Amino acid sequence: MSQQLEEMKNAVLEGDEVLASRLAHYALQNHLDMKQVMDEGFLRGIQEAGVLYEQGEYYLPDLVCSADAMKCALEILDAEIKKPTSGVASKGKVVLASVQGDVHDIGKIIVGAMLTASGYEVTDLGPDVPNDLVIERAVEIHADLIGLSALLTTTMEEQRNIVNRLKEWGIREKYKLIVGGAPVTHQWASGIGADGYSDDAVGAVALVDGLIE
Ligand code: B1M
Repeated sequence: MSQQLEEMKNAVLEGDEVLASRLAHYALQNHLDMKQVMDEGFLRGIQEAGVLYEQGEYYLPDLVCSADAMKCALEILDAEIKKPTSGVASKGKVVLASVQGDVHDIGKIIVGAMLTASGYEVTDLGPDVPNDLVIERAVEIHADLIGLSALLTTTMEEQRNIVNRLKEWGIREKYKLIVGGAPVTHQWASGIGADGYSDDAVGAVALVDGLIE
């Protein structure tokens, strides 16, 4: 198993979409542990690509290739990650988005998959979603909770703008709102008036469980 995990990491690191897809299928066919496949395999690849980018060894096109390979694997594993742990009815409706100006969506996709697996109805609006569209969709589907992901220090500000926009529209209290993404902290979350923050997908599920009775 450790050899396959290493290959998964390398497939993403090298931006090899064909190999990443093949290994994702292999994981499904052989009923490999999904948490291990993600945490010790594919995710390590995108994390190491990030480190190489920071060190100036990878350029943006390299990062794009790694991200594309990661997304290929995620698409194949999606149904398995989303498999509900129990047959319970919907625990609530969640609208997820990567904020306006932010194309990073790998972390958000994982958070969405984990929430779906835990029994929530998740509407994932994708990356780079205009602020008002997030709110309009939450209103439309009668969401219980809005989840906002931001990976850039510059786009974090949109999380605050959405909280303020909800207040302007007089509907802030209708929705629980959580924020996440690598630069986001507890301090930031409470400072902008969010209801919570999590630094990973498992924590996000626990957080949402706590907020939605
Ligand atoms: Co970009 N990027 N990127 N990037 N990228 C970062 C974020 C960066 C830290 C890299 C670096 O310089 N070291 C840096 C940001 C610096 C900063 O703002 N301080 C950066 C930059 C600068 C940029 C560009 C500006 C580069 C450029 O154009 N010159 C550009 C921005 C474009 C834009 O958004 N407008 C850019 C572009 C890209 C790619 C397109 C190439 C690609 C994204 C592809 C995609 O997502 N579809 C990409 C990638 C892959 C990264 C890194 C390497 C990896 C991000 C990732 O997917 N991590 C990243 C470096 C890094 O983070 N170390 C980097 C894996 C993922 C599972 O983790 O997203 O953190 P993460 O999600 C976690 C938690 O944060 C949490 O749970 C998830 C699962 O555990 N979480 C939540 C996330 N959302 C949550 C929401 C919640 C709760 C928890 O509730 C709602």
